[in-house]
Amino acid sequence: MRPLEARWVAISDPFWRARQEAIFDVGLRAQLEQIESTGRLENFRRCARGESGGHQGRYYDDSDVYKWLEAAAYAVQQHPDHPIRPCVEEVVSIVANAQEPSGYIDTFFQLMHPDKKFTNLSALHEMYCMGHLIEAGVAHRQAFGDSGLYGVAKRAADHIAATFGPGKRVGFCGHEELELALIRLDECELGVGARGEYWHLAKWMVDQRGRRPSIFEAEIADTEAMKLSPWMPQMVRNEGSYSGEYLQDHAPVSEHSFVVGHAVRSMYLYAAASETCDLGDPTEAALQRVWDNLTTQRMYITGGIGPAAHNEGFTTDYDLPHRTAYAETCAAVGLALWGERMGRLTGEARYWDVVERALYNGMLSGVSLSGDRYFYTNPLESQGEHSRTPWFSCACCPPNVARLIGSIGSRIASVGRGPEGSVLWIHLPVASRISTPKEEGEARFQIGGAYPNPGVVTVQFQGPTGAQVAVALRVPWWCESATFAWNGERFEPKIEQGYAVIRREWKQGDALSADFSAEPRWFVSNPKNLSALGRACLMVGPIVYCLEEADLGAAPHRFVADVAARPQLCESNSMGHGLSEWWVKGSLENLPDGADLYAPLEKSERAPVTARFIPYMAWCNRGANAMQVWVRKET
Ligand code: FUB
Ligand code: ZN
Repeated sequence: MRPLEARWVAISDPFWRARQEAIFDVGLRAQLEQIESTGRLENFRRCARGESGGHQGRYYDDSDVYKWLEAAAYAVQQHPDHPIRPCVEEVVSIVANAQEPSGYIDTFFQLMHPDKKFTNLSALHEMYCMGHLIEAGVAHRQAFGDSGLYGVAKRAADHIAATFGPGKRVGFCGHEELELALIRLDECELGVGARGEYWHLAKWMVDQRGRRPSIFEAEIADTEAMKLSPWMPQMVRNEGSYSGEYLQDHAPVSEHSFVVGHAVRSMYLYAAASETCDLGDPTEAALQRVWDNLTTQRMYITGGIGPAAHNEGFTTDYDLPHRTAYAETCAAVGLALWGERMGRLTGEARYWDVVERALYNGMLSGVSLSGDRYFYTNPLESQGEHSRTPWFSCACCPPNVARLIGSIGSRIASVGRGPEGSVLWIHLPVASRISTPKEEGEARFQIGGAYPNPGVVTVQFQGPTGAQVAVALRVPWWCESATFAWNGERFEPKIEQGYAVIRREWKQGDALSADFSAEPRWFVSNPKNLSALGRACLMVGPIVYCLEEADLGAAPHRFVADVAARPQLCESNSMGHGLSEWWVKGSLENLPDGADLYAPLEKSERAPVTARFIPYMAWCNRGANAMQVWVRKET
């Protein structure tokens, strides 16, 4: 099973089109201004001029330029005349001119420490940055032929491959990413599933991690190496001795059972491991264990992950505080990246349920509806202390959401061959026109409907008549009574691994339709999740809802929901986000004005109120204000 690349997909769904337009037409330009004004491009220019010293920003800031280039590639691919195109060409040439003849490129080391390259792999992100360069290079080549960036990317990859690997130096990056990039480069060079030199290097890097002696343990004992990252030793130690959990170096991946350490790092590692293991091998079993631990004990209902700020990552089971949730935007991106790969590895639809949760909630909450204001952390509750900003000093999230939203089309479907021929798996039936590549019969389909709003989804065949391709449509977890029709006639498809499968020879106009209706539903949490005790969260389909002060006119903490009353659909959508909004009955709790901090129960008052609930992803688009995902409920 391989992704149907975004170039085979034309999205018509107004929800995702609006998200993409906000990024392509507003976000990319705003990000580029930040990238320029913060000195990120100047770092490259200085390298090109052969200067030394004067690096501006953080040591991994090059990666933001590369992620921006990747996102911009998707914009130009979908809109060849997009006004961002000349900027893309200029940034590519700025980057290309900075590369050393060896292929090495990292402006921090080139300017500040040219004699210390690859001496501090645990902290200093050289391979992480070059990984993002490689991903950008591949996106450019896939999106619009080439832009010169692919050559830069390949030279960087070759430099790394000449330095590290079996029989060479044992080394890999403290922040995973390069592994994913190498796999992508391999696919671009040889085709999916070919398993060439870059794929083998990625696998080796995944498999070497966690072995003893640890390369990182040796590094943190080296005082010279640690001069550039004095904070790293304490991150990787536990009670004084080396643990390596922060950067997933505590054990080989095949022995992992719990998700630990830095959330983004771990997601990128497991995403790469899902592409370098085979079904049934010990690494795959480990990935299943870790996935279960993550999704049943350590994931917010929004698909946000990594509750803690101190390690930007994981703590213990059921530790899911709402107001202080770290839940970095990039971590939700990472979860989507891992989930889609688990889905393709196993063929099971349930992974896409999580991908969908992360995409529509924890990832999208990270960007404003306008496309140019961002959240780094994604709390599930606020008393008004959180607000979106145009940029961050550590700005990993804005260009990361941009590249994910830009390439959302590649998550709609996968293609491949099953035992009975070609299969088109539709994971996210977002309204779009899709065609399968030549090897898969060049079949064209139109997906219709308003997914993920509950309702009817249609998959209509648009030729060429006679195409023999099985369509496997994911049945989402939130629809408990899906019904199906074939050319208007009700039928019962076979359900295989969570997909409704239809195998036939298609003729023009044939249509499969699926009724994915669902009522608004209240969810409660496992009582071990203390933060959610006595509270409920409203979901409609995969969309998590919240209550904002801007709608209630009072702090949402005072609201008590009547969960026995069915929420009613709001007649209008307050912010044009394209999803439904709901009226929820409840009451507003108060103490009389001037009351003491504490008062006898009989002094409290309750007034009935009906409150508008909006999608969590759309919160804080009307300025900073209080918000709750988990509201108190009437018992
Ligand atoms: O270190 C690079 C990125 O910056 C990480 O993925 C984020 O968590 C942030 O620390
Ligand atoms: Zn981030």
